[in-house]
Amino acid sequence: MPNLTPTSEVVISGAGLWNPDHVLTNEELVDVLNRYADQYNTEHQAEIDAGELEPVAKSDPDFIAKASGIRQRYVYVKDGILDVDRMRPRIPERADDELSHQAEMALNAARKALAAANKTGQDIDAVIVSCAYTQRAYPAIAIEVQAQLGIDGFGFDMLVACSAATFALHRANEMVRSGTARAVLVINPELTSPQVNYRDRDSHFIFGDVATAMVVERGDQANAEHVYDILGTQAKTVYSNNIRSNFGYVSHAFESDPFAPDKLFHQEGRKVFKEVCPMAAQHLAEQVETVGVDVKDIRRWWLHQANINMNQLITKRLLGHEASQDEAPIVLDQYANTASAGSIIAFNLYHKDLGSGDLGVICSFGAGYSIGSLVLRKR
Ligand code: CO8
Repeated sequence: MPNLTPTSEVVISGAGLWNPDHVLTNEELVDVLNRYADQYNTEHQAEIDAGELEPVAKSDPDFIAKASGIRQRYVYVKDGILDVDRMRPRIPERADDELSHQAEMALNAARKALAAANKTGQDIDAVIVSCAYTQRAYPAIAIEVQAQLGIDGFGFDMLVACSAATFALHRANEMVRSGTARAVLVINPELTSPQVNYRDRDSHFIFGDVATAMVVERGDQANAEHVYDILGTQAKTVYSNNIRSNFGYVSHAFESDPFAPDKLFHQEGRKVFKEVCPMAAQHLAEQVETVGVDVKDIRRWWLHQANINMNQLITKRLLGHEASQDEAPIVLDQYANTASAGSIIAFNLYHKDLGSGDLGVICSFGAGYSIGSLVLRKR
């Protein structure tokens, strides 16, 4: 393991984005949920009339587009989701000696990030796979990816829901800065669709699947075309029950149904909106000030992608006007909420046009609550 001299220059030198082939539109999701509602409500009409059961509420594509800005999402496996008798993806189980689904997603993005950084596995000392869920506890997905890429070093998985990517970039920054690694590969294989309750109109439209990756390395060894100095990082967590998933390995031991709605993603969306927006705006203003620059000096904001109205509110508070697509790009219309990958997708798609010296901020906010940010300057 390298024990290098600490460095004050740490950079992001490569980014990768991979999305599955399958598109799922709002209309498709609404159609299956509404068919399910008709079926369930007819079957349980007597109990519903007697006030013993709640009817299943129907969804509406116009509500979804207006309330969230989401128009479609990519899903790793589409088969099964639109089957009214199943309404969850039918993901084929793989044998222990096969590549796992999440490692495959991770590799698709990692290889692109390595190519962009002009690096191979031999140049990397550590792999962090960081996302909202990992498909198993051990062996770590990161170690599986490490083996596939021929990386001699170490890897580990970490979970911080929507801030998994930014918090992992913070760890990578610290590792490179302190000299424990020359370069770190940070990967976010966000396989969210198995945790979505496609029967719940409040949340059935929110998530999509994607994988993103970044290479964080010593500034003195970077030789890529687009290199960004990390000027500062900031993280904040404040406990909240408003976004939860209760599924975990202990579900096996509980008496309750391991597939009950509370075991899947659920939230108090309105409360999240109200509480997180001011927190994120304040966090960003402070973070920019900490590195000694002004909000108006930031050329681009690569923000978390949960809800278009949230991003508009946050940027309005920060900038005093509604941000343009050039200032704070929106990608959730195509990708939906991809947990921690959202801001990294925005970076992937909107960074090559920046000029030398331009400043940008990556920021995530979500479950926990958790907020994470990085201020970057293009070399
Ligand atoms: N169709 C029609 N009507 C609907 C629908 C629908 N699909 N959904 C809700 N309604 C109804 C409601 O029932 C309500 O009716 P009523 O007034 O009669 O009660 C009405 O429409 C208004 O509902 P809301 O107040 O809930 O609507 P909002 O305008 O607040 O929009 C949102 C709902 C879009 C959910 C919004 O609140 C939001 O985006 N909030 C922020 C949420 C957020 O950012 N959450 C972060 C979660 S992601 C995260 O942290 C990572 C977790 C890890 C990944 C998980 C992977 C699975």
